[in-house]
Amino acid sequence: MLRAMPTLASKCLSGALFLAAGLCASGEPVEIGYRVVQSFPHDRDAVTQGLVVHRGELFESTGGYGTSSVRRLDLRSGRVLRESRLADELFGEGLAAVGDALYQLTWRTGLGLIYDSETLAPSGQFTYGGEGWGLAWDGTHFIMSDGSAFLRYLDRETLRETGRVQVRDGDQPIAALNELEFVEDHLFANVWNTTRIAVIDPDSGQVRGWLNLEQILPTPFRTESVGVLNGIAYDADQGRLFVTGKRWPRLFEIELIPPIGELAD
Ligand SMILES: [Ca+2]
Repeated sequence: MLRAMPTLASKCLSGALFLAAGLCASGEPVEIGYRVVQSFPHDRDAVTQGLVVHRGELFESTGGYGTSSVRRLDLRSGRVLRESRLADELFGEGLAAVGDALYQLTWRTGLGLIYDSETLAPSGQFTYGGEGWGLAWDGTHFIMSDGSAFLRYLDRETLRETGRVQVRDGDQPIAALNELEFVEDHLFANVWNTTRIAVIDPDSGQVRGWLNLEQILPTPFRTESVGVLNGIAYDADQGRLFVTGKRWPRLFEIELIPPIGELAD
């Protein structure tokens, strides 16, 4: 069978010819390629900390003291359609959506904020220990990152921690996990201050693949004000994956090569 890129299965198979079968079982990650499907405008002032698609609409959490917000965006124009701003002492972080609500972490205040997803009016709060970085919803639990190599699972109703898993590439823990997104049974995690996204088996914490977006932002857009990659959103209904970064002037829809479904082979 011809493929553009090796799948996990085929790479394991070829590796097994030379190496102990244990390497295969430990899940050597594959390099995942991509192509840009479309490029959209993105607010150059938005310090992106979280990105999520909910009911076909794009939402963003922005950070910074005095500049933090949760906002609904028009994908085509990048325009902010509705916004709720945080108090000056709160630094917005990861964002996830479930039902009629958006859930937003803050960085060092241990405070989670809940909003009505339609009006963006605050509707509740929750607390957690340590720092808040990324947040995603896997269909059953929230998954939270805190800057370490651990992912925390949070109960939907109580927002209490129900378990945690350490993310590893082979035996190596992968720290500084930041923005998260759940994509077709895999958890995507942007490693802070890098151009890489780890594609993780959320049950074992094992990295199954790496996606490197170092080249995605065209050179003319790489000005001094542009920050690091830090936004991942998946539109499960339409199978569309979006990425952007802090103060990036563009937001990209990308297609993975091979498709993410083949990683599960
Ligand atoms: Ca996300």
